Amino acid sequence: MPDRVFALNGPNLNLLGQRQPEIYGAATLADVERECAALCGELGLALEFRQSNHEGVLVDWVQEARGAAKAIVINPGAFTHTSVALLDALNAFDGPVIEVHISNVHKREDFRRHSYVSLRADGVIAGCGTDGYGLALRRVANLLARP
Ligand code: DHK
Repeated sequence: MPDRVFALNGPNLNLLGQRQPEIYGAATLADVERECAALCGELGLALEFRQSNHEGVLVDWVQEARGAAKAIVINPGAFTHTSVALLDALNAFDGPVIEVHISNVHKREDFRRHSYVSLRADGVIAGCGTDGYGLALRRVANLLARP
């Protein structure tokens, strides 16, 4: 049985490819999911890829991952900078957590430089565009192979 990884996406990421392409690029979230699924096939991982605009739904999915996934890759969108609830949920998850930001949040507004999720994340990838998801999955595969 391949190890299952949850890839969770927060608010407005459903608009990827349409929203501020100069910052977030031209790929759609469906494109990202397709690339992640292909990579997971190569890495021997089973992918569960989801997006929600709602904080509580993301919290529910992180809780669901406790019994259903070995690792979490998460782009929490704007909840990165605001959500203690998401941090608390991630703190109740035992496996590797990799935080992804498509843009370089350190090159933007000051409020984007603080992340609640980073207090839990084992790794953070920012500013690598949508390639960041693949980098995160490769890191997860390495961590699961040799913790
Ligand atoms: C995505 C968002 O929607 C923003 O709210 C974050 C992140 C950055 C990203 O770069 O993927 O600040």
